[in-house]
Amino acid sequence: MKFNKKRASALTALVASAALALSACGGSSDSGNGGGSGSDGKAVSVTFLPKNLGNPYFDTSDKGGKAAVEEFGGKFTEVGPQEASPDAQVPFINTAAQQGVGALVVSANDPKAIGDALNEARDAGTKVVTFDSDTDPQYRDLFINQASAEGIAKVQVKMIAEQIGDKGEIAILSAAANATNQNTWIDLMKKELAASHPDIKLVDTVYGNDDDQTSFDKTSALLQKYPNLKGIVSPTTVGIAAAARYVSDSDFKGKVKVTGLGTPNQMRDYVENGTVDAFALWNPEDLGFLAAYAAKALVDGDITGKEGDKFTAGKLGDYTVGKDGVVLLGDPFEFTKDNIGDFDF
Ligand code: RAM
Repeated sequence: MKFNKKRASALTALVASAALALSACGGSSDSGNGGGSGSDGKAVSVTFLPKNLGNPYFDTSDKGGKAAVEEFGGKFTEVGPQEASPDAQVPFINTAAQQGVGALVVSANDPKAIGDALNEARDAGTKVVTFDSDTDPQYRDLFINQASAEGIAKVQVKMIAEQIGDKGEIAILSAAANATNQNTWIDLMKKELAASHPDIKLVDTVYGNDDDQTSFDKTSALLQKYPNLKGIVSPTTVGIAAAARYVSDSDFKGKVKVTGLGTPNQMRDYVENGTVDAFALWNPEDLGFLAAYAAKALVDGDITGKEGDKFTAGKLGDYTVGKDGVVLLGDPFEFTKDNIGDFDF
């Protein structure tokens, strides 16, 4: 288990200093300036581009990226759209390419929609690392995967099955309809349900677009439409928090279980008040940290992204590139009322 409690609590200080300058149509924040560690003696500039801004999950992962970039003396920037829609990241990719940044670290809302922009950036010399949510592999040099998709799917099915007595109607509240990561996990969850949980019926999958209000409204609509619903699985930190808030303040509390992927700080109240029994995640700070070191290894020419390439990611240690340019962070971790007090992110 790679999840490190010390690292998790170190996030408190980092998150507290996460004041990002955001404008109405997107934002950016710069920090760090190079001590100079690129292969040509220049600072390695790394731009993080999350699915959207304002999501504590990406605030945390990008803080990890910033910590890594500062550690190796590079220049860190975070930019991103307000909405997690398929091509909203394109202008940010174009700008980064024009600025000649060394590497872009991107979580994609769609496997293809940003592909042309990424390829243009790569033609201009920018290395592309996807993290959290991949594009199709031909558009990037590496994908930093938070945990195996099978592991992420299985832990969510296991949690909902345990919570509803392995029987009854459930629904999925996802992120954006085209999100590569959620769609991969949902396909695998369906397979796992079909193979091992014949008495659980998945009645619907709805999309909250990683927007709090939309996710809240979709939860309400699901509960109206399916009076026999026993559980909601939300494989997105935005969705699970909105669903838990809705259920917590309603007559459905205790009757409809909410689980999926969440951050401890967003879920703490609902675990403590009994709305949520368990949810899972990995350490987003470590994910960003690893992605930044992978970006540096590409920019420095230490690796090209081919299977078997090896690099070191500071305190996280050594990593090897696997098949299709994928680097795996570790295993998902389950949070319950017994351990949530140990985490602060
Ligand atoms: C949301 C985003 C992100 C996903 C997490 C679990 O923050 O959709 O891509 O990995 O949830």
